[in-house]
Amino acid sequence: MTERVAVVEKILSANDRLAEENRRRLDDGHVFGVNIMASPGAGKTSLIEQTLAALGGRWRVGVVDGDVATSIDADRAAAAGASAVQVNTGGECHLDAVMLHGALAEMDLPNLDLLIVENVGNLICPAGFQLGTHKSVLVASVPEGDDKPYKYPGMYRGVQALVINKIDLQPYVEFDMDYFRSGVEVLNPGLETFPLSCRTGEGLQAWVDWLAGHLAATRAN
Ligand SMILES: Nc1nc2c(ncn2[C@@H]2O[C@H](COP(=O)(O)OP(=O)(O)OP(=O)(O)O)[C@@H](O)[C@H]2O)c(=O)[nH]1
Ligand SMILES: [Mg+2]
Repeated sequence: MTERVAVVEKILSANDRLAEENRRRLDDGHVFGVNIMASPGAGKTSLIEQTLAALGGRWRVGVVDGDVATSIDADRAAAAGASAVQVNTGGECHLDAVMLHGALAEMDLPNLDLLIVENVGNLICPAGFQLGTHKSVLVASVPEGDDKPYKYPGMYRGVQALVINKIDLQPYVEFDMDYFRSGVEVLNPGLETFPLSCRTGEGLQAWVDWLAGHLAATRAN
């Protein structure tokens, strides 16, 4: 048991070292990096598409898409105007810093402003692996249910912003927004939260403004 713990710690510290290297590469290129995590189908790729549309070509955007097997999401990001790189995890339930390191090598970082990483759809594994991005963002969605912060606390604790997607579906599903937000507040007090709908566009602007603020600050540095 002790040996097993030692090996896991070694893997994690190797990952963290490479995450630091990824951060250095982003900083050198003045690129703001965001790691987007969520359960399968919460709307990660839809948010990337809507964000690209809302940014309207003002910023140069790269997308790294982590997928267990296909290139469907990278193709969607490319069609929406991003420079997209696909990372097939070969069955792994998360991206790690090594995988992002390989993807960054394929990207023209000095010619990007924003790097969005779409992690593998999963509410547990991705939370354990730092990638080196500046912010981690969780996309929750109304149909998943209002109990998710209580059931997946590790994910809710480790992010710097929260998108609550699919608010257009609130009239049709049981989702107690106050109960959901109380759970989030206990785990991550004051977390910046953006309720929105990728379907109707409601609430999207506040999210885009948050991103644009960080982008401008990164370029200014
Ligand atoms: N009603 C509604 N549907 C949405 C919204 N956002 C996304 N969807 C739908 O939800 C489904 C999943 O969206 P994706 O963007 O592919 O979700 P994802 O998180 O990228 O999924 P994976 O990459 O497979 O984990 C699609 O059918 C979208 O059209 C929304 O705001 N409202
Ligand atoms: Mg997706």
